[in-house]
Amino acid sequence: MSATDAARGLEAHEPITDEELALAARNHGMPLEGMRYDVTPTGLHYLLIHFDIPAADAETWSIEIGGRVARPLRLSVGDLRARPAVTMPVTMECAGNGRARLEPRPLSQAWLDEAIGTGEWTGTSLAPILEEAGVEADAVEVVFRGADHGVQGEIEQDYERSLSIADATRDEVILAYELNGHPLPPQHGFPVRLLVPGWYGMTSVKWLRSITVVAEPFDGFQMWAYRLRQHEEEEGTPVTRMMPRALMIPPGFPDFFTRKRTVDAGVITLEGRAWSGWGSVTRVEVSVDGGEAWTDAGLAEPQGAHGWRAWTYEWTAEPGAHELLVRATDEAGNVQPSEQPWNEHGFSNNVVQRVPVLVRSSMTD
Ligand SMILES: Nc1nc2c(c(=O)[nH]1)N[C@H]1C(S)=C(S)[C@@H](COP(=O)(O)O)O[C@H]1N2
Ligand SMILES: [Mo]
Repeated sequence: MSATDAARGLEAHEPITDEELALAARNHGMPLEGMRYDVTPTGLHYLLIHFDIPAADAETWSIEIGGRVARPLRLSVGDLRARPAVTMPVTMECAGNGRARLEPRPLSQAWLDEAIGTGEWTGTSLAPILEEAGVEADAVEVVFRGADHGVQGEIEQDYERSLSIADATRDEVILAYELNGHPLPPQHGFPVRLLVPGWYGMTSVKWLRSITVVAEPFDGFQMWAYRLRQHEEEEGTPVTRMMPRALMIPPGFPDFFTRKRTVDAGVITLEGRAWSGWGSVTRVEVSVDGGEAWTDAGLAEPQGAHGWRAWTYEWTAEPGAHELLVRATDEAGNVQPSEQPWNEHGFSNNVVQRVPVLVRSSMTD
């Protein structure tokens, strides 16, 4: 998603480029049937890595905490594990999820709907660590640097993102060293990553090497890149928390190549998950007629404060072609749009999912 790439938007129907294919083959989404599980099994969780997975040895790894602090610290993985631990399900989504459906299509990782997952993450709270280090009075932000290195937007860089002091010291922000009860796998940030529940994934810096408190807002490439704008030259607004989204497990069975779905007529239970970074999902609605009529789905209890919420809907499927849609509303009143406003890098898209299905007469009819 370099500056030059972004200028080369493609129409949605134009074939995928070699560069998009290379990214799609490295990084993968969660097959939507993975929403069956409360916690996404490791390996099904989506993956996004800008550069290469860096080499890492947990024995010698350390995180340097410095900058505008009274007492700089160096913490090993053992030091982190010796601190109070917290385990919580956290739903994470890539800010570019849904990008592939925009027209023109921003050239980058060409996600459809699958850049999601819910991990059970274990780690230790960041706020007490910053408190021990003693954040100076003039501090405004905290910069998190990963060990991975590459070039993006023609700028050579380590992957780095910042948060305001207020956001970095929220209770739920942790330094995570386990996923689903095991040490982090290499691709998810082994041995330690930042985890910022509620925010799009780019904030949760993997392979965390340093935490630097700064007195000026950080303007690294990844801060500049993750902004909503219509043109390269615009300042734009920062991408932060996840907008609400509901997705359904596509019902019936797929055609291998076209992914078109067939369902047997009769009563079937549609099901899926919904989440938002702006508070709980309060409503999920389903349309079985292409978006004309909407009916409320049933909601399970939310999975903790930062995990997704299961929904179900009983559908009496009549023979013929149908289009199924689902949309979520959150506590803050955000509702998923039916048409997606476009932005340069294709971030924060949460247009409603559409699942075309062909219902065939049941064999027993
Ligand atoms: N160091 C580092 N951290 C990173 C990234 C990266 O490329 N390097 N990618 C970010 C992006 S854009 C996303 S969406 C999430 C993906 O996390 P996951 O691969 O564990 O699902 O990690 C974020 N953290
Ligand atoms: Mo991402």
